[in-house]
Amino acid sequence: MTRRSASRPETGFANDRGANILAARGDFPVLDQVVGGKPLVYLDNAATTQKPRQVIERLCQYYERDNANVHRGVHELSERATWQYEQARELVRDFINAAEHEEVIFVRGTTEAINLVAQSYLRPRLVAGDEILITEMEHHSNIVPWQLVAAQTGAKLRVVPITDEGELVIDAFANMMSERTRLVAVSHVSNTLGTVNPVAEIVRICHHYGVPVLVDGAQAVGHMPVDMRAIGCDFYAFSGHKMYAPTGIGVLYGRRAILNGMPPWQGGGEMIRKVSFEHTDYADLPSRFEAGTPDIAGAIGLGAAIDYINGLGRENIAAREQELLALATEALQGQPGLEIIGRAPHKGAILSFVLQGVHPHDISTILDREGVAVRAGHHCTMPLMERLGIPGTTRASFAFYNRDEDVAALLRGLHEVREFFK
Ligand code: 7TS
Repeated sequence: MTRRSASRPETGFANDRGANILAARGDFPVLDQVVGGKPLVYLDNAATTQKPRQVIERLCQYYERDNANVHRGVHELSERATWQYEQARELVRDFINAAEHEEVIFVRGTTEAINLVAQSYLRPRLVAGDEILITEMEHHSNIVPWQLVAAQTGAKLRVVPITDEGELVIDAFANMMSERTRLVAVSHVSNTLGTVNPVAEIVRICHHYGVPVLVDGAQAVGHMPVDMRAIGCDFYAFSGHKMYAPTGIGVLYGRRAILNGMPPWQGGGEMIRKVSFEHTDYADLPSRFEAGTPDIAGAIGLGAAIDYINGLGRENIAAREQELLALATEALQGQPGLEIIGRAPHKGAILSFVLQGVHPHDISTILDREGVAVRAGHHCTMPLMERLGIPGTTRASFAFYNRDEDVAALLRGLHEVREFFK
């Protein structure tokens, strides 16, 4: 592996910006540190990515020069804050190729976006016996909000199965559709298996039956080109913190015609046109769904992260992450007693595995002593663990800034695990 990293030419990149990818690691100050006496090897990017200096500096700049509330004051600082906040919305619109900037609603993250759709879009439309279709590989954030709304209305959840390799059974979307199906919710990329789902195809099938689709894009947006108009979904949810932006900011994309027909989710300032004690007229999109002071700095930070990603090129980021995934998969496949969980042909750079006779938590604890940060457990996909018949996995998840040496460090760590349990 050392030989490979020393001699590896920068092949596989879509254009010459690709060469910048390897140097871009230097943009992430947090990566350059020693933990417990070992250099940090950060392989927990599916939980949250690190933030480049460009994003951190943008946040500082905003707070040091421009901080004010948005859409309220007529003073200079408020105008600057409002302009930057709305500029960030436009950056998101362009980044996901949404048709209109009003289709981009700033929320706290994926979880809040899905809850918003469950309560504002779906709840008024559900009656007892209606059905919501999800899949076996969903994160709790794409299960529990639907269970809540089902409990409130008497609707039922139905669950599309996966194969043992960790792929969705695509035929099931058509086969499990009924005249009672009111919404399909599916992840773009599984946070546990890494599987990239054919969401455009799924949307086509569901729309054929007239059923709207929400895509949970938490693990996709920072890692591959994502195009609302190509996917054709009705809702798309994602979190800034998984794409090099701050925590506390995320996006609900919704098709304008659908959002327009939805009642507000939360009431408060910003989301109204006129209020009296008897009656309130609500504001237009997107303000109607952004009650109260939003995470202004977060949105601006998300804009900075998008600028940063665009600078590197999403296709280059994807190419480098695929390279890391291939390297790590090849290395782990040869390990005795190790089984990779999630073997779909098309995967994001997420590598879950189990090691015979060793609990995932013990693996992650020993890896931590070696400076290697991974996640262990059910990864907020307990029903998936049950389907697979395992208590949990150890998960290494990569970002473009990981080095080939990080894979080597993971392997060394696993060697230590084996020595410990010999
Ligand atoms: N959906 C998926 C597919 C996710 O991976 C996550 C977070 C969420 C939704 C929720 O996102 P949030 O930003 O609202 O919390 N996944 C993980 C993970 O895999 N490890 O930590 C968080």
